[in-house]
Amino acid sequence: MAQMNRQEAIEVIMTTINPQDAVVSTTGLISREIFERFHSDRNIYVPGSMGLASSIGLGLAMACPNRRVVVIDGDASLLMNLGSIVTIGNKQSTNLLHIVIDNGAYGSCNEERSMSDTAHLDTLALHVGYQYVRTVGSREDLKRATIEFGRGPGFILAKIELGGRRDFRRPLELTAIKSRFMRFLAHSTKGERP
Ligand SMILES: Cc1ncc(C[n+]2csc(CCOP(=O)(O)OP(=O)(O)O)c2C)c(N)n1
Ligand SMILES: [Mg+2]
Repeated sequence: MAQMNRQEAIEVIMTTINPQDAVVSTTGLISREIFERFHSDRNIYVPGSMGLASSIGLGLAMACPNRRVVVIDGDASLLMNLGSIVTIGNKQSTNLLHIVIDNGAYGSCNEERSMSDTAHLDTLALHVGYQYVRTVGSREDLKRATIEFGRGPGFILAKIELGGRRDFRRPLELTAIKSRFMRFLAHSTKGERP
């Protein structure tokens, strides 16, 4: 089904979302690729706490209701903290878009199977209360789903091929990144109200 890879999915997301959106990305190669190719003050990475990007994103979305928060998650990360979607569905943050880059595996490790292929993450998201749910397997559909997102909480399940580049440097200066991110939240214009 997947007709795109991680590089393409990340590129579509990072070039399609609003420049004023805050971006929270998950552990492993997803954050490392975003850091290397699309780093800016609006990005915050969750390199050590696998599974918590969506929880952190929800907290941000609730604290900053006039700013859109985009969480870029992995399938194994989400499965590790699956209860987070129940909380997101309950809180009904209209400004939260949760995108899962699903390669069916712990791609950043040894590509062990994650079991996302039988988890029906999109159906789960719908049933726990996400207001906008799309499943996509191509760049065109991912772009359209990202543009069409209006009122959240939103969930986009982006199916990608396993594999891809691995030799990215790691975001290490996390305290400085966090400080710049907080300044971005405090001082930049907030963009359109969702
Ligand atoms: C609490 C915790 N457990 C394990 C790890 C090691 N680890 C880093 S990335 C990763 C796999 C992430 O898989 P997924 O979210 O599907 O993203 P992918 O690597 O496939 O892009 C693991 C197990 C970690 N960083 N933190
Ligand atoms: Mg994965």
